[in-house]
Amino acid sequence: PSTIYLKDYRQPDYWITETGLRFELFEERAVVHSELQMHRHADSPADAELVLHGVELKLLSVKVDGQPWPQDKYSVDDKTLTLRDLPESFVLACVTEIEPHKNTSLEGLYKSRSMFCTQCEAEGFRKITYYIDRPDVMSVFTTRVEADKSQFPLLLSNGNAIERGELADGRHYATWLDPFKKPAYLFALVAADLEVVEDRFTTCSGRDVLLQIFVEAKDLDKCAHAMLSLKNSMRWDEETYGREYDLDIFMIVAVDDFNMGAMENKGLNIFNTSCVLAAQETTTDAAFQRVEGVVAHEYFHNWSGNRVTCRDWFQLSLKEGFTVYRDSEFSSDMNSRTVKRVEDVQHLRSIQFPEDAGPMAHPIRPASFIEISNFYTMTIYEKGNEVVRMIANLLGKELFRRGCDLYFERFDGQAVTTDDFVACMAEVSGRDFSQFQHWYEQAGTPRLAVAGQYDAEAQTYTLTVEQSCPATPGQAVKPNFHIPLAMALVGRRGLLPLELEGESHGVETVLDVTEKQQQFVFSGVSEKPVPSLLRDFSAPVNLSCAYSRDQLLFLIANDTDGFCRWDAMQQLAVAVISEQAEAWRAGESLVVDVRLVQAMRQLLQDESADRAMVALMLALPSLPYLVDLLDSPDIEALHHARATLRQHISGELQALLLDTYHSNMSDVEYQPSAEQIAQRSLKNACLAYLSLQSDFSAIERIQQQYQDADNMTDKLAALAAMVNSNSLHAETAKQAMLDDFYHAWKHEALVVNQWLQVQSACALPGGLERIKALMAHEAFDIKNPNKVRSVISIFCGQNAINFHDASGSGYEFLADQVIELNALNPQIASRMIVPLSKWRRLPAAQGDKMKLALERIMTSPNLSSDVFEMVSKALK
Ligand code: BAL
Ligand code: ZN
Repeated sequence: PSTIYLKDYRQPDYWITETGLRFELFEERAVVHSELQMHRHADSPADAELVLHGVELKLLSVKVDGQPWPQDKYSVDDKTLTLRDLPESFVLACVTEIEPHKNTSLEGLYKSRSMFCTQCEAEGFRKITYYIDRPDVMSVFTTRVEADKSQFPLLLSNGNAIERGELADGRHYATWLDPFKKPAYLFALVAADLEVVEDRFTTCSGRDVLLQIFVEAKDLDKCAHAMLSLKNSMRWDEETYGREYDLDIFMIVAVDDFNMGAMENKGLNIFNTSCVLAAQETTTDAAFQRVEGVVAHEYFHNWSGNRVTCRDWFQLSLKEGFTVYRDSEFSSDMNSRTVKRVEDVQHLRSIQFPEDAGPMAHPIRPASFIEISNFYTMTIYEKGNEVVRMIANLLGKELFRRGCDLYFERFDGQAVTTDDFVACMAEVSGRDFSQFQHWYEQAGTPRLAVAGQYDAEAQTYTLTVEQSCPATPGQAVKPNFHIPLAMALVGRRGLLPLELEGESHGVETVLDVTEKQQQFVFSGVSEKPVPSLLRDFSAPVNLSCAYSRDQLLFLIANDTDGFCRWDAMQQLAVAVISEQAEAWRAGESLVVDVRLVQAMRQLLQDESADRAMVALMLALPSLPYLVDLLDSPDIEALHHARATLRQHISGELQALLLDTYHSNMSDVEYQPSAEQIAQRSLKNACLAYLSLQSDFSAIERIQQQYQDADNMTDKLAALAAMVNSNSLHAETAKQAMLDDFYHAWKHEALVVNQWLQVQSACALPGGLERIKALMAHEAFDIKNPNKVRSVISIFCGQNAINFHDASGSGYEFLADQVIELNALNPQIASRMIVPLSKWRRLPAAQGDKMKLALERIMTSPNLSSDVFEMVSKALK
């Protein structure tokens, strides 16, 4: 496989202005007729060859302007069709044949159960027909789909339906025209037998839009939340960004087999069922919120992605980072802003930071790649979101909106770059973004080391800030970043006034950290404060400040910034777990620092606190997070320390946990509202702690909740508590509950996935045997990405104590799965390699075995470019 470089970008020699497609769909094959209106680029030479992409296609015919193109004027290999001696403008007509039912990669046109569907981003369209499959080639698509009418009553594609009719042999057709030009990656087609839920939306200019969600008949009652989320998103984008929907119809189709969460195809979004279906009985609160977020994300792409798209795939974060920013702001407006922020940071720190510190580290605008599918990463999406967030905060609401307006207006209908986006922001604000641009070019999580010094006599407080960034592949030394550091000084009676160089800054300010080392001297500081740093997580950096534990306690109790309070609790917990782990390694027993328990006690007693925040702050950092955070981690010691600490908290706070558990029970009708979600999350956090007690009443409480629950959040919390219980009383009850759950829900794939996940994550001994048993269960199917994620990815990514078993059996297991999946679905196989790629950070006893597993993958036959790139980078 070869490497592609951003620096080599040049425009194509030919453009496609109109794309006409006709699909003849049959049980075991599809015949695709394409008619492409093409013309040569004005700057290209007359003898420029036309190179079209095409993979796994059987070429049946090729014509230019209606005439068969002579065989000596074209050639075909396994990736391209090349034509020579072409006129300046012409119509190219190709007929190709494909086998969707054999397509297990789930890229291009494939079958999910009985339906035909597509996934074209990033480079799936080339598995459908020969095309210039790159995002800067934009064209108007007309698509005719033909299939058996009784099997496939529903025939969909992008845009508006312009014609339908009957054909011989019980077949029928529908023709769709999408008037907005688009790249091939936004193409979609569905042929299926599905039911529909409909609604309507009137846009801000008074246009009427038909909204349709297509699902299996049994899922018709699970669409209301997605529909409401869609309408809320449409309204929000009008109000917040002035962006109106542009077609007469907006369709969502739910499919079971899907590599991603969802796809923003113009007018025809295709969704993983897990990101669209939601009902009280089957769906957890977290999944309800995910549905809301993903529906919004895909909808927002209509402007940030579709109307204005990417020039090339190096610019992926242009649409993804920006759209994640848009959806996270939407979710913050719909729910609790602080909770959303903490959840996003938690996610970023536990997955993106390790990615940015590992062998796959890349800037949000990478300079090269082998396989673009490997770059749909947390870095592109979530760090990209953080970078847009920093820009938005630097500009402030009004200027950022003006920058966005300019961007959408100037580039509507074009394929552009992240530079274009930033240039709009610079233009409206007059700010210089040249240093800020390093965020786009440089990988790695910057570090900020902050120290504070109070001078009581001079009444000054001096903050010394030093930035650095660890080396990442290909980037040993990096110029300084521009890091916005939001801060305040917390005093005994609240935030202190900030005065910097004679200028008042209110009680909160943002320091522009641009140098290697900077000092900020605040004057008129009447008492020794505790600094509140990186408020609301103002930049995606690792900040260190040598807080004493008492200072952390002070921040937990007194800081006005929700993120900083949560973060102080995290830091305190990490410190306590680390020292407990050290003691355990040394064979000593160490009394648990009472301050941590005291902080939790105060939280539980604080009636004014946001319950969701209390739940988040009660949760100790996860084992995978700790493993990624610490150098050469002793996983067993950390696991033991964390588990013992949880047990200790459970014992010390038992009465209060029980009170809180009972006072957060509710018999009001279920709603996935922020308030109710907060209440359930606190109740279930208490249940999890209480379940660590080994008395019989703890088991009874779990069983009671399981029986009484009228929603999946509470039911699953009870199931998880039971599965994770190591009480003797739980032994028979555990299997009974698992069996009961499975039998109640075995016809609901998404619920069964949750049943699989709970068992795959269980940290009790014997994890791998349980995983193998689950994979032999009728509920498992290695061809379905949701099942693979629910079992294999959860086990290898989240069940650290079992995955890292000293025998190395977890690593061997993962290598076997990657090798098997490489042949079936390279995108999914490639993503699963991440846990093994961390081998250098672990003690040699484990790291060496992980490396051996990677080497075995590397020497296995027929490696896809996806897996090859990941493994070769991991081994480098
Ligand atoms: N564009 C791929 C799916 C998504 O990010 O929406
Ligand atoms: Zn997206």
